[in-house]
Amino acid sequence: MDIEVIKKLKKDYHENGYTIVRGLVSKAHINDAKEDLNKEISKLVKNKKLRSRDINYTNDQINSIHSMSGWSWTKKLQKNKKLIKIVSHLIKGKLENYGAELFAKPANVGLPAPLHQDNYFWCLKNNEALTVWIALDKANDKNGGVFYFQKSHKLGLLEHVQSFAPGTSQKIKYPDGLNIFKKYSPSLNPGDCIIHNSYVVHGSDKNISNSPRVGWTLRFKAKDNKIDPMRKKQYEKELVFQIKMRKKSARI
Ligand SMILES: O=C(O)CCC(=O)C(=O)O
Repeated sequence: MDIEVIKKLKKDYHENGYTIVRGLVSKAHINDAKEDLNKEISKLVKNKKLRSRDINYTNDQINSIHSMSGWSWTKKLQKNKKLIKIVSHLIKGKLENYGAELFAKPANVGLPAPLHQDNYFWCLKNNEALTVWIALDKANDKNGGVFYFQKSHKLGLLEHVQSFAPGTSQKIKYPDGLNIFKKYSPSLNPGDCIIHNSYVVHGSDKNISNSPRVGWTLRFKAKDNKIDPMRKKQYEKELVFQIKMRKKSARI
């Protein structure tokens, strides 16, 4: 990949908190991955490989899966030379894989993701961490595409409160303050990706359209960027509480 292209991606990423890579994965590979994804999901669900915190449903359809590291396509993409080259220009230090997720957001019923910063969930000590959000379908503001508050990563880590929203259990405490930032919702074709910084504020709306909006994410961090044990403890406590409440309300 041309160094001038990488420089432009890096500039966007540091200026705005995200950058867009068009055609990271070819259409043919996206089609193969989607076919294989259905088999992978059936396997995960049938073999009861997922804990309740790792899978969320909406109207009996899968809305998100938070444990996709074992999927063969995740492993393949984690070794993709083009992606590794880009990511290693965005993160300082040695790279480390930090998991993979699926945001399936089915047509008509896909759930919103409340405003958040990824690092609030990850509890990492600094900002040398990012998400690669790959579109498996077209994604835009009509079908609940992800939107960003441009440059909001410069604020550092913001206060969050429990969201009680399956899949993204925390949300920004004071969202009104974000109005000073430009809100941007990229339009993506299958195979395009957004690489976003772990401090940039983002979210997505409900999918009220007739088109599904499947997004697959790979996460990377700097190897020496470690988890803050105190923040992790508090985060886990609140997550466990929310899951307990969810189970309780499902029984009522
Ligand atoms: O796909 C979505 O709707 C939310 C994704 C998200 O919040 C993330 O990748 O961090």
